Amino acid sequence: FDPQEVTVVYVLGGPGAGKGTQSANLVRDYGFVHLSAGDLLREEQNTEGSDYGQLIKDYIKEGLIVPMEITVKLLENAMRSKLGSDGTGKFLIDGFPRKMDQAIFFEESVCPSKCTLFLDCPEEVMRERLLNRGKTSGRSDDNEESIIKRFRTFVETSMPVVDMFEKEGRVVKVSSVGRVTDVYENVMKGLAKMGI
Ligand code: UP5
Ligand code: MG
Repeated sequence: FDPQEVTVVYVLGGPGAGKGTQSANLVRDYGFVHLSAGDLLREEQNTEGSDYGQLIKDYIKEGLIVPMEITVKLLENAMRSKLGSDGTGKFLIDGFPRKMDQAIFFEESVCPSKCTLFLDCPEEVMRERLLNRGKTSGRSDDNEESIIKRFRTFVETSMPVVDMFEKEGRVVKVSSVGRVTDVYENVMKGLAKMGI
């Protein structure tokens, strides 16, 4: 993808930080297309005849990062299908990249990102949100055991990616504690500083 034509903003943050919730606000007000890597993987997992269904299921339950070949392919396909007829597009890529190899590959071989929105949230808050959502979400990873594993993967594997982008001065960091509308105010202010 040509970064002159295609804008990519990553939305990162721990499990339950509010990536999906804030992305929905940005879709409404900024005309972004929202692509959640987790949603794409869950969809693929449920696609009959997929070669990766069982693998994805196991990785998600264990809070592990699915091999990047699978995730990058799903994202590329989704981006291609959502491009405008003039070849332009504005994408919020939610929950990706969450491992260094994915970040480097995507930046170098798919499309360099404009910036990263990082939603900063303490584990106690995320844990409560996830357990609460788990009552109705039907997600196989919204339980105590998987949540602990997801947190560990986030700290050990995904935070280094955020730290790398931060060193490059390409991160908008916003606290996602508090009401959705208040968090969103700060998201908008942060993005404005990046010229978005
Ligand atoms: N909520 C949100 N904001 C709130 C607020 N300000 N106040 C009160 N409540 C708030 O929100 C979570 C819950 O909190 C909701 O009930 C919401 O109403 C409430 P949500 O917006 O859904 O948070 P989000 O950050 O999107 O949480 P999610 O659970 O989706 O994050 P994860 O990062 O864990 O999940 P994801 O779907 O991205 O990934 C799942 C798994 O897929 C990963 O663990 C991994 O195994 C796999 N994966 C890969 O392998 N590779 C990838 O590239 C991506 C995913
Ligand atoms: Mg989400």
